[in-house]
Amino acid sequence: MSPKVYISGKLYGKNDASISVFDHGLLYGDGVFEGIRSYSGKVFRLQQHVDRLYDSASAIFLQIPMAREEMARAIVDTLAVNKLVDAYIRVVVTRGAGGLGLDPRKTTDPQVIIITDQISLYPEELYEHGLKIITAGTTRNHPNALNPRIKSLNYLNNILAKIEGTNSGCLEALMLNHKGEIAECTGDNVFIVTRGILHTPSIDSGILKGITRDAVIELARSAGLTVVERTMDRYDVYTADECFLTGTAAELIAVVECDGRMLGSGRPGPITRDLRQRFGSLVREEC
Ligand code: PXG
Repeated sequence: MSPKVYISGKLYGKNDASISVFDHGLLYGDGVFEGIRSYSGKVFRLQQHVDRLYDSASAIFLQIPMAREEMARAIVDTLAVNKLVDAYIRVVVTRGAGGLGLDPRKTTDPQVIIITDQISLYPEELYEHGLKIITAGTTRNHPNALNPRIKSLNYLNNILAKIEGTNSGCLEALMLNHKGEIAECTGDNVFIVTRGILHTPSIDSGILKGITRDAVIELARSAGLTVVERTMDRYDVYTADECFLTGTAAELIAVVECDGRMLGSGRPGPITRDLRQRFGSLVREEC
């Protein structure tokens, strides 16, 4: 059976799933999206993803043409139609087709797209041994330009940093904000462990409020760890005992080298490994 893609209320075969070349999502990156996971056929933290999608939309004056409950149902139904169990779900809302010109008033009909696919995580050996990352020269978007809390269809900022990473042989790259403080990686949030305390950049560092980040903060606190959300710089990362990234696609993965410096022991640390295990249990509990 060919995979089915949801577009604005209807299901299409993969090869027939298309939208207009005049859609402002394509012409200007004018739209928002979510990347979501399902485990054992159940969507992880669906409500939080739907809420973030609607918040992103509202921040760009985009009215999603369906209610939140309807969106949640469309996501669950599309997953079920495709008979996927452990899956990756991409929800995209575009501004819709319009004239050539920035003005969103020239667009009609925002499009809602739901694509489901097999999940591809990092290779297993990277979870065992940890990632190497570099700091990108590309600064994360200034919150007053395009707030990183908005998961918009314009990911060029992150893509440019990602290219810097891959050009240096790294699968992720650390991005600094306009003040030179640690923000996040191109598709993941960042945490460090220093003397037994977990630290992560605060939301006002100019980052996406990751749903995995929130889950890991909750897990760590309920395990008795102190979690500090604060301003961080590269010194904090270089001198950390442990470092890891969180994200829907990556889940929780250790970082063992940054900018050529070995972090901690150079191996995934005990708190990272423990939290990764707890995240696995949480997913099994909720899904
Ligand atoms: N920061 C950025 C910039 C992201 O794009 C995260 C942090 C982690 O957030 P969550 O809510 O996922 O814990 C993201 C998430 C993809 C893909 O296809 C990217 C993300 C999520 C899912 C898929 O590249 N980014």
